[in-house]
Amino acid sequence: AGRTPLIAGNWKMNLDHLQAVAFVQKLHWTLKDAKHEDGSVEVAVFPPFTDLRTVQTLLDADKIPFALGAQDISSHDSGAYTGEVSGAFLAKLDNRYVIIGHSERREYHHEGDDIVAAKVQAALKHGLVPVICVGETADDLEKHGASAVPVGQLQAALEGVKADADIVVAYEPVWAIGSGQAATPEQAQEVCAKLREVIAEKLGPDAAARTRVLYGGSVKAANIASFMREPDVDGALVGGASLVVDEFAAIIRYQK
Ligand code: G2H
Repeated sequence: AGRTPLIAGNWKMNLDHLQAVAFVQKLHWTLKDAKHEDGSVEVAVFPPFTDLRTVQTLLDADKIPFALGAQDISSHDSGAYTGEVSGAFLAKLDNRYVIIGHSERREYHHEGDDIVAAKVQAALKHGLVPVICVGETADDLEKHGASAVPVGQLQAALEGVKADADIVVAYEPVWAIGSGQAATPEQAQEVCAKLREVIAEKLGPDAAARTRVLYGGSVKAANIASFMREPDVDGALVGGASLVVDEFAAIIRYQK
């Protein structure tokens, strides 16, 4: 549908800044002839905060065409918020993206829909593209079906967002994260299509046609192509498999 696929590697709390240099260089080398070089697939990496400056310098110096993203953002601009990182700082490090509302933050840091919505506003204010994560737990799935919870989470996250905002949405069923048990392509398509309807309701049809909706949860080289065949899946947010150079490279090369 004219949307450039996005393959995003969420490193979570893995790879220190020295390991990050070796990893990014090796990935770039492995991908020398891959699609991302001609812009038909966008690749983004999301290292820990302490790696961002180092990775930014490396991408710039070696002309490596990966976009950079952070894994979280403060809802505040600056001030007495010990331990927080402002979107202004992230923007200065050439971060293009920031993950917001990942289920691990919702669960371990008690981030609810209000905090997620405030962080989305902070990202947009500083020119960052929020990668808004939504998804149901196994319990939600049993009680409400697959789409009710992610639809509600996305409606809340898009409150006050303007029609021309540049956003990415990631559908990550919590039961599929790090479990090795991915959703089926049909399940992913069904929910991603519903999320696109939410974008249409909230931001209008142009935004719905333009915005990339990713699937995340145990994506690997062996299943990426099956997800990418679905019309409303525009890429993947990859965790564990994004930490293995050959595996992540194979995911990026899914078309070949
Ligand atoms: C979901 C995903 C990346 P994994 O958290 O955001 O992780 O691919 O390891 O399931």
